[in-house]
Amino acid sequence: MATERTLSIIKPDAVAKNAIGEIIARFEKAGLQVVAAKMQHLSQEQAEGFYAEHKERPFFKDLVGFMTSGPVVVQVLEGDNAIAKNRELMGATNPKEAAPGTIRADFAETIDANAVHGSDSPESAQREVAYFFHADEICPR
Ligand code: RTP
Ligand code: MG
Repeated sequence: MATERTLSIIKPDAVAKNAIGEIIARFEKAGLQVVAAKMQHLSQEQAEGFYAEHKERPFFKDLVGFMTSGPVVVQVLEGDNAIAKNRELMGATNPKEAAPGTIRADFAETIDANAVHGSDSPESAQREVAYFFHADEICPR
C-alpha cells in the first residue's frame, strides 16, 4: 500500500465542542500520523479559495460562512492509504447518513456543520496540503 498525505481540517463546530483531542486520537489509533498541524481562524478569502471547486453550488455561501465562524485545526495526516482511510474515519458528508462509529456520526449533527474535512483524491490532497503548508512546515517522522 502506498504511503500518502492528506489534508484534514477539524471544523469550527468540533473545535467549539472541545473535541480536537478525541478526533486526533481516532486518526492516530487508525495508524495515521500527524506530520503538520496548526490552529487558524480562516478569513473569507481563505475559505473561498479552499472550497473554490464548490463556488457555483447553492450551499457555497453557507459553507464559507460556517468555515469562518470560528477557529479550525488544519493538519497533514500521513500513512498507508491515508486519503481513503481518513474519508472512512470521517463517514458520509451528511452525519445522518454516516456509519456508526465514524467521526461525523459521533461529533456532527448537520450536513453544514459536519466536524471534519478530508481531501477526496490524490490531486486534491496535493493542492490542499500546499494551500495551507510550506514544505518546511511538514515534519515526516
Ligand atoms: P469536505 O469537503 O468538507 O470534506 O466534505 P465532503 O467532501 O464530504 O463534501 P463536499 O461535497 O466536498 O462538500 C463540502 C462541504 O459542503 C457542505 N455541503 N452541503 N447542503 C448540501 O447539500 C451540502 N453539500 C455539501 C458540507 O458541509 C460539506 O462538508
Ligand atoms: Mg469535499
